[in-house]
Amino acid sequence: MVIESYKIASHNDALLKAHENKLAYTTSEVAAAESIIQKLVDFQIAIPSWALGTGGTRFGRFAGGGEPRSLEEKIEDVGLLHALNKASGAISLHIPWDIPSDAKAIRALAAQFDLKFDAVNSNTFQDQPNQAYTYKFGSLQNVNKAIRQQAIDHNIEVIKHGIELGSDSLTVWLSDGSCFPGQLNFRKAYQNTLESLHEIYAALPEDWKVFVEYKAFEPNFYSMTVGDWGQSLSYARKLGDKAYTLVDLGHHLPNANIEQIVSLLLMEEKLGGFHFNDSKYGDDDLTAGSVKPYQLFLIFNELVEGMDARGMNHAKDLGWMIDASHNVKDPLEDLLQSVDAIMLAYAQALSVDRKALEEAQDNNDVVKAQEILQNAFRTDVRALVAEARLRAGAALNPLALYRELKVRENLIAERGLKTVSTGL
Ligand code: LRH
Ligand code: MN
Repeated sequence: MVIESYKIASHNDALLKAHENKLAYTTSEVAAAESIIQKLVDFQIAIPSWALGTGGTRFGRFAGGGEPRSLEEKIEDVGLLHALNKASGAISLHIPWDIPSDAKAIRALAAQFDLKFDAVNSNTFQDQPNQAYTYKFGSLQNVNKAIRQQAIDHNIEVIKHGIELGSDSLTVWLSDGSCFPGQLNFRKAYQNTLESLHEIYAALPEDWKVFVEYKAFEPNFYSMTVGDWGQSLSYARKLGDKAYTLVDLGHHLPNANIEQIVSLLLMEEKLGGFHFNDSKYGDDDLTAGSVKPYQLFLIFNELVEGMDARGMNHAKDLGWMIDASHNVKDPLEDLLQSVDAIMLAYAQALSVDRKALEEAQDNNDVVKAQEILQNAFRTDVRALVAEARLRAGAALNPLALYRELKVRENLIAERGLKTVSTGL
């Protein structure tokens, strides 16, 4: 299904008057409104290829219908999102869930929807049908060198797919770890993992990056061999300049101060990118900003502060990706909400009066500092995000138009109710 631009134009025409009123008010409230709108237009968030179908848990999965049956249909669905918000201009593939059979054709199809390929993800947390060795006791950490080599070869294979697609980064998330005390020699597991990552690193093209994604627990429940930001930083430092850490918001222990971790990894010049989602308990992979919107704002507040301190390009210098799973929502509606929440948090962070905040901090005026931050968080910047969409040729209200056009109903009519897409 393709959304023609005239349908977006007539949707916007109906909302334009109300939008212009809100924009005029917001622009009168927010000093840097114009530069914020421009930054929002440039800001693109990659959509995970593994989150275009209905997710589930071990207790059940309730398919919603019309799910993409192939990589081609997944690219069409991301194309739909990008047509609606012009902020989802990249897709992040997971191998082998989405092996491009004909990379040239896949690349051409993506270009048709104005989509690029962001980081490619390897998968050594599941055993594939014709696999020689099992990853039951880990992959890069495994005590068995042949199993480590199998995992290394897979990652190098994934890099090859990425090169063909024009991607320039590899995300390595390892489910490796242990479930019981005594099961694992932590020192050997670390050294095996580092040695294996070095072999993968050596296969990276000159202009590529490798993101080492950490996670506190699941599927191992006693230790994870890349269990937190410190371990990921330790590997990234030892690997070299092309290695960075990746922050998945759901991969922290309860009450972790993620915005402080982000600030530190930025200062260490080892923050590579994000997997945005939200959670209340574990790695719940919920809609970004749906449970802890203030935390998402505080993370972007540290990102703007830290990136400007290093003169970084907000849109290009970090990997902005979503990693979510949809158990009860329409996957495309969920992703539209996540992109919107991320854009809002970014816009609020850009509206913070940095000079006044620094002054308050230098005067230990704790109350004033909080007032400045919360004033930004409490400022309704939705009109700025909508204006950025309007200028980019997208819909003023993507979710409303998605429903007006009965996109899900059309996809079900086209693909059927029982289709299942590869992924989580
Ligand atoms: C692990 C993770 C990782 C992906 C997977 C789909 O929890 O966040 O980024 O490989 O989800
Ligand atoms: Mn992730």
